[in-house]
Amino acid sequence: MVDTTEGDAIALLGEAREMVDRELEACAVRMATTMSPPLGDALAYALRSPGKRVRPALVLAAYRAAGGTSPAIVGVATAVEIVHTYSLVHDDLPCMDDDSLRRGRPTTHRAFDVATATRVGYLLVPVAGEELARAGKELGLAPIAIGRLASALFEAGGVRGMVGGQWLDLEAEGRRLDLPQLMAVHRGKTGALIRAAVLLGGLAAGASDEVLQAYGAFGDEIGLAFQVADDVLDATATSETLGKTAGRDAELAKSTYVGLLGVAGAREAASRHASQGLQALNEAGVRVGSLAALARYIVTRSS
Ligand code: GRG
Repeated sequence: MVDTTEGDAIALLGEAREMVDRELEACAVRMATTMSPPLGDALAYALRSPGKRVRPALVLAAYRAAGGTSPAIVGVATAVEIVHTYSLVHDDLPCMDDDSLRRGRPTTHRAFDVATATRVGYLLVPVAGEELARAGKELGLAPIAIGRLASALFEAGGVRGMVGGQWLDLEAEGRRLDLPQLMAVHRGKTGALIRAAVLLGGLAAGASDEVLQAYGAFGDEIGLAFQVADDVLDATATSETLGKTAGRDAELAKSTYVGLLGVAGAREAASRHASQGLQALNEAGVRVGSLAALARYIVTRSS
């Protein structure tokens, strides 16, 4: 993989966090003041939860690498983060992974209740749509371009992406999947939204079809690598470091890369997928700087 410093990724994640957290906070205040309790407070609780902001950083990096310069890209990055936030709220519900800890805090259904957290998840989807539409206008994009952004985000969040992958993941609990089956689960439940983050950055910058194709290939590979690294962390890190319950995959008898390939084999696979993603960018002549730094971060991160 290209030699990029960890510092580049950390700086970009910090910048993305600062920009996106401001938008999320404004959104949280709007929810808490316009929706009746406990729903408004629960929406604000979910929106204020402190994640790593990897997807927003990918939107920013992809946008800039394709020549984008407007600060209004933050709205696109925020929309992706809100879809991710909804998925975490629902993933933690008793009917899914049934978890009590997320981002170092009680999960939304633990802080409130299951019915409220279920509504929070559903309500965040149109909130993401509004955020995306507003950003598209601020970026000066034509309606057809805003439509392409919306398709990229919500198709990735749908049955051919995140929902479909999660569905396969839930159905597979207690069964041993082979590698191609596990790749399909990981690409759907986690990879699709990461791929969409990269594509949305490119679409917002008006990237060429060739660059968008390379972005799609890059996003696909690093999206898969992200979930493989997640499997490794679940098996090797502590709950305190992760801010979520470690060892949950084993408890739920999930098939993982670690189960199939061991820790070293899974790390190697994650690194190989990230390299393949970068190769697609290099072949299309994309300036890989920050994207390479993020790809490296995704497979070497400790939380
Ligand atoms: C109706 C079947 C059905 C599904 C609804 C809940 C859901 C949709 C999908 C779950 C998708 C999901 C939560 C996948 C896991 C992705 C993942 C590795 C999340 C952790 O991402 P990080 O590490 O987290 O970026 P932070 O907290 O840093 O943002």
